[in-house]
Amino acid sequence: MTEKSEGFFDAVIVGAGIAGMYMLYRLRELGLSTRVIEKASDVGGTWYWNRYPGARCDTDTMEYSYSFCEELQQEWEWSTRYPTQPEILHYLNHVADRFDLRPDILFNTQVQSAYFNEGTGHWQVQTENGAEFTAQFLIMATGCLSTPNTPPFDGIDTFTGPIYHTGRWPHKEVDFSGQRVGIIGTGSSGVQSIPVIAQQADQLIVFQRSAQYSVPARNRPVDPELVAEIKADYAGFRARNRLEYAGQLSHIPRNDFSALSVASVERERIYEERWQTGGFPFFGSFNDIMRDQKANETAAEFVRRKIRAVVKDPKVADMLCPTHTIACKRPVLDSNFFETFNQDNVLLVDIHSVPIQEIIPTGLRTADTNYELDTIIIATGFDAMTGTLLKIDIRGRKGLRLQDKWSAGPLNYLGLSISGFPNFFTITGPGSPSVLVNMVVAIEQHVEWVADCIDYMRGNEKKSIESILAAEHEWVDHVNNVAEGTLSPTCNSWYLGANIPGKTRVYMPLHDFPAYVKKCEELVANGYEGFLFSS
Ligand code: N01
Repeated sequence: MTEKSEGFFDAVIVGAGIAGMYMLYRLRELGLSTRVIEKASDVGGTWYWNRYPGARCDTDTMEYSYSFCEELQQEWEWSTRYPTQPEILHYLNHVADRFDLRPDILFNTQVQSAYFNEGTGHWQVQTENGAEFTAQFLIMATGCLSTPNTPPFDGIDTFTGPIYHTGRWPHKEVDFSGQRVGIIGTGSSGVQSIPVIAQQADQLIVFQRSAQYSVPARNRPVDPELVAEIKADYAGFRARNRLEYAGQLSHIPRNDFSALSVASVERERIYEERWQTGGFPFFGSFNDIMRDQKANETAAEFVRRKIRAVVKDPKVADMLCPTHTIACKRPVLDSNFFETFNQDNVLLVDIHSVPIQEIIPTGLRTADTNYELDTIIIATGFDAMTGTLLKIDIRGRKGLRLQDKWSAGPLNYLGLSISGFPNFFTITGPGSPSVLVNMVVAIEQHVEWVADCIDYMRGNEKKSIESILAAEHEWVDHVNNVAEGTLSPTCNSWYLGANIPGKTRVYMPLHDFPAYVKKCEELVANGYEGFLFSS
């Protein structure tokens, strides 16, 4: 296809989710001509695509929002502790309207390739419909969990009913009344959707490969007193959260002592108190849950006891009790997940012991049973952190392909910059705290860092910036050493790329948000240590 030139922009941003929208806002403030290219028909990113029943955020509502505009955070009213997907999307639409972002966003357009032209020092960005954009800066705001993973089940194309992936849910409402529904996967998406679908479907069959620890979300209407208290000093609340390990929950901080330092009765009391609070504070019951296997086991066993207390059939309860390290996979919050398995119309199938063999026209077949189904739901997650970047044919200096550069894992600096790829930034890229942090907090920090960097370059007549290769090797080692100091790498999580067959096993997100922020600030103060500029 011949390319139609869309002209030159100071910056092209790929993606109009939370990151792309804020990046656009910041670059406009700096006076840069900017074009955002977005595959979807509107803003929202994750919250545009993940419309499955029960989809909601699991970060407290007063924290899962932009902090950059005091009026915005004062005027917006959330309804519940954990907002639903429609409510978050409504909020993001409000932001797009309020700051008039849409005129600079090109929707329904997928970026196919981008290459750095060494002659001009510009990026050439091509879209699937044959348009070409030229830009000084190329900023990937493509999200950490945006490329759905659909395992290549044999026979998947033969199924005669609908198949839905939770990460690509249709925009129209899906009615499961009177249906036999099968769902594969019990991560956050499965755990959120199963109780809701089970209310509607005639029969729901849950195909579980790994049992899942889950903590009750205890979602409820927002507490007006707490909202008023936070809004009286929203900036202070945000600042305190940014000092937390995961950039959130400063009002319920982690207890700074070991699970093994207290008597078992006291330990139980603390777990129970946080279990009743609901949500992520449970994992802050003690300071060594993620550092000491014995401490971890006390939390794991507490949750297993809770599962056994809820699930009436002991055999089903056993199947639902995980044995791996708790929280080495991304923790999950639920509303009535385990309770759902007491319903007569819900069946749990263990596909770890008896794997799925194929999908057949009328359902799904394991080694010992044919399951007749009207609809199949795939809740098998994403090719996380690198999937979307590597789907685009990105070439830096001397035609170096990002796919080749990252063949042994995502080698970069700070999750922000890649040597050989000048003026190319990744927002919450692999190697940054990203998914281990409240995503909005991580995004804002990266967007502000990139905007400040571009501002610095313009003020100091620098044409390009890229990281130094040696700094990248050190950085990736650092990210993995930090992870090795925790229990995080001890199971097959998407943090490690272990959910995608053949993907290089490297721990991708970085623990400890405040330490990371400090590092980002220090290296700037030291004249952008680890980076190379050209003038
Ligand atoms: O995906 P997952 P997700 N055959 O990868 C199973 C965020 N999120 O979409 O554990 C059979 O967590 C897999 O089994 P196993 C959040 O960060 C946030 O649920 O690999 N089964 C697992 O059970 C989350 O972590 C919210 O053995 C297969 C499931 O599918 C991330 O998105 C809500 C399989 C995948 O779980 C991803 O969550 C939703 C196969 N071949 C999502 N391959 C919020 O609340 C995989 N599985 C903010």
